[in-house]
Amino acid sequence: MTDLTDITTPLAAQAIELPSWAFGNSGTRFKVFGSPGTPRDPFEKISDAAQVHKHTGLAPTVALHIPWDLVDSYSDLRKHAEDNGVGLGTVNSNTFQDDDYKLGSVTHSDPKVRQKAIDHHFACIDVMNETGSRDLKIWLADGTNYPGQDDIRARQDRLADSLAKIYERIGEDQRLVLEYKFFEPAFYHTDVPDWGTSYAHTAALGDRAFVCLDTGHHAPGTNIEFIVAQLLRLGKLGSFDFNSRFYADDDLIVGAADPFQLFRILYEVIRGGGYANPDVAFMLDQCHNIEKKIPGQIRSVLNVQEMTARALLVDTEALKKAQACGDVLGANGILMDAFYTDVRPALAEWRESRGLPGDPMKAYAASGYQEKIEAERVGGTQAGWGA
Ligand code: LRH
Ligand code: MN
Ligand code: MN
Repeated sequence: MTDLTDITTPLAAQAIELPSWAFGNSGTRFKVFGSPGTPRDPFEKISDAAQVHKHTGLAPTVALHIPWDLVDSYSDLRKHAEDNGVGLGTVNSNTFQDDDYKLGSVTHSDPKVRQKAIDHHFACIDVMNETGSRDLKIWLADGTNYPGQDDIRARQDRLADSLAKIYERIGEDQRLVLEYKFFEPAFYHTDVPDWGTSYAHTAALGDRAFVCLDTGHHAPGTNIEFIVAQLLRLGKLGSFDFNSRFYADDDLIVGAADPFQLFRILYEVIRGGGYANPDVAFMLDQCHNIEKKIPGQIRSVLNVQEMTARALLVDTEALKKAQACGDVLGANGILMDAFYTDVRPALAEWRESRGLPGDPMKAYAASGYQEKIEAERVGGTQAGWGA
């Protein structure tokens, strides 16, 4: 069995934030499939997220999305989370489901619409102040569908201006994290399409502004680990939205489509000092359309843990030597040796030694929780995108 002795300290420090929206219903633009046991409100989403942490010890916080997670009292939601053994984390804004934002939100040519979008971010900051959250994460659907539709340069100016107003409002201990995505829902141009644009805006804002890298937001074939290395060099990698994709922004289980890419990304995170570093938040951004949501999240966090263990096992001294003497195949072989190491039996044993189930998927299935929520949560409206 693989010896994990040298890597258990960093492994034990791993913390992955779960998205509240992973527990609600989602689907494609063709159909949203309802599923038994789906939470009916944000409190039930938090209860479900807590199950993931209970069985894995890996997911101590949950990110909120506003207004999907609108509640009367965020201190009640915070207390509910704490009673369930988890905390509330990043607050995500949402300016993509309101008719007023059809042609843009913080980039809109109409100052009234821009102000409405800025005010929404102010409301998110109010929520953060109640939940004790550090990060305000902004992803914008803003963009255009046709060349000439709007002035793409003026939109950058309006974006910079709106972001500055939002940034001014965040507290000394809070951060603004700007997520980029190359397309969708806009198909000609997107206002924050890539890490460079996000970097340019966050660099202009100041020290408490960072870039969020969602692994599903790049053109096929993009070398994401290079972006990770570059943002860490620049001190601007604030967080990850992990998920996996075969084609576009598929939001599938992390590591499902390309475990080797996940390994390469995690290797660069570790190499660049971004691992178990509170300044680089690990989050999942997934939607489960056809699979059960709680075990889907359990599988994702376990995949992150597994690829982290493999990346931590890279013999960095030997790798440095091979690189320094130009041993191309030797260096590649060292990296691949770590990638091909099956750490699963050793991880199961290590989990048990810490009082966690060796097989969290099995433990969850045997816990009876799924049957309980399926029986209890009949009636009412299932939460999902938009609720
Ligand atoms: C956009 C995105 C962003 C949103 C989430 C629901 O595609 O990745 O992070 O907040 O999906
Ligand atoms: Mn995302
Ligand atoms: Mn996305």
